[in-house]
Amino acid sequence: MDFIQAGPELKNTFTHDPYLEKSLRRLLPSDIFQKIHPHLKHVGELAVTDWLKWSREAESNPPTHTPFDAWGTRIDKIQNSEGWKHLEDAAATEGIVACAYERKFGEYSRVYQAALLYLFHPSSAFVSCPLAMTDGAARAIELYGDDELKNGAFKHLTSRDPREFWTSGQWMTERTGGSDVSGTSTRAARREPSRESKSAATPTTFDWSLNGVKWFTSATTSQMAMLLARPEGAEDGSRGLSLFYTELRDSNQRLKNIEVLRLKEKLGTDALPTAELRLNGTPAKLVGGEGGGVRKISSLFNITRVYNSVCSIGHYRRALDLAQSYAQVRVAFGKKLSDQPLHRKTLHELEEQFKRCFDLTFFVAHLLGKDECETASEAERILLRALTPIAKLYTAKHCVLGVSEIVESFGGAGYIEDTGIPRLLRDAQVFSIWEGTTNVLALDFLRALERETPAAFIQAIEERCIKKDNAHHMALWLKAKAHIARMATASREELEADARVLSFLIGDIVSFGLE
Ligand code: MFK
Repeated sequence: MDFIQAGPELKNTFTHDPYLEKSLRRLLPSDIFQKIHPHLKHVGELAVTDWLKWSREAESNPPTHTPFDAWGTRIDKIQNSEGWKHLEDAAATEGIVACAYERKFGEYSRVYQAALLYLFHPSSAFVSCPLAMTDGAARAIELYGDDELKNGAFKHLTSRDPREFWTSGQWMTERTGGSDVSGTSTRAARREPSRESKSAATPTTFDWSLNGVKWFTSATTSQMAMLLARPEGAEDGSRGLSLFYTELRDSNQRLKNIEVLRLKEKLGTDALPTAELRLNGTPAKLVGGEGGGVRKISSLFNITRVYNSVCSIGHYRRALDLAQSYAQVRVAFGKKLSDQPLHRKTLHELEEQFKRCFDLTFFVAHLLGKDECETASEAERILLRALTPIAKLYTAKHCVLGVSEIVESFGGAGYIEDTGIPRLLRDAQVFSIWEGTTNVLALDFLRALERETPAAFIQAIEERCIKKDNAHHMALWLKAKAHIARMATASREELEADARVLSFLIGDIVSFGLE
């Protein structure tokens, strides 16, 4: 008989996770843990049954774009797979966005959500991406929206009913850049107000019209989007930008003055429809008054950055689960891989790095929940602002590095498409690019540090994240403090050039301190 190698197997990703339940028991009051336990177990089962099946279906049937009908009428139809639609419905039913706004568990609601998303993401074919923007849009409306948006769009974004649930896009990136939005050339002009909306509950007043091209839009099948545009007469640069709301389709599902230029061909995230769009007088509504667009949309992208961290660790976990399962069935040199000291050590080191990413992410999720429920202390507010970019850059980079190592742990099989392993690496690469690259986030951390003041940040870290009885940890912290102290005399050039080193050092220190 020819030898046939058994492949890796996945089991309920909640009950078989080596770290999630233990961590939640530590992070949550026990009554909250008991209440959410059955739901997480249910979701962990879905992640290896229905969701896994649908995500594979979605990945095998990428979205298509049909620009014209047979007679030449522009229709710009984007067709998602059935699997994708089932996954969007499932996200609504399980309340992945809703639970953060119901706030049933007060400041712990974001921790509960992080656990759900962590289980959902690896079997979601990146439906997690529109969910991130949906959640961010809900937060921006909560903070800056008027009654129309709060009674209309917000209720759809936070609905548990798949028939009512909306997802949102976030359109910032133009041809001039995704990191630097100051060159945004989309123009906003006032127009005759019209009250129209896909929302049956509340018609929305659209009294602006938008013209321009958006270069990366990752939720082109969403019902709405939040975007940056420059009102007529506003100054150049990012200060002249405002935040707008638009609904993509009319009640007949036709795009409202929006042309889909093309779907992007990407390295990964194949199931996710990412498009270039032209706005041709698209009706829009100003959010939170004119100006301050970047500050307002930061409430949205700070949420998507937390999602990015959660999805990075979920992705990392999935890759580790597969590698550990494979190590139990693959034999070489007379022993299972799991019994080979060097292979075991390699996987162990990845597991330890994963845990640091996990702890940092859940710490930030808890801080976010505290901030939203107004129970955060001043030190916690400072930590949330400074550690959101740190968690994003740290988890994304370690996810790519870890998954690359895991692909290698499969040997040649890791390089073969139909094992599903190469996809893990291609998909992982997006985490360190979208929602701000590693360098952009390191500079964001630097700005947060300067704005909140280095002294306040040092005090906040010492209050919450330093193990004073651990010599290794103290040595790292002294190194970071020396780095921060040099900021007082360093040139701008030196500060920026060192921002990445400092960011990863802070990521190491905080995650180590939380263990
Ligand atoms: C789907 C498949 C995709 C395929 C691959 C992916 C391709 C990539 C797709 C994308 O392009 S995703 C979009 C990625 N882009 C970003 O996430 C934006 C990255 N850039 C930044 O984060 C820049 O730092 C930023 C645009 C914010 C810089 O803009 P500015 O105007 O130079 O910022 P500035 O002057 O520092 O801040 C303006 C205001 O916003 C300030 O408030 P005030 O007006 O009150 O002074 C800041 O405090 C505030 N602000 C900025 N960042 C903030 C923030 N507030 C809170 N948190 C933050 N992070």
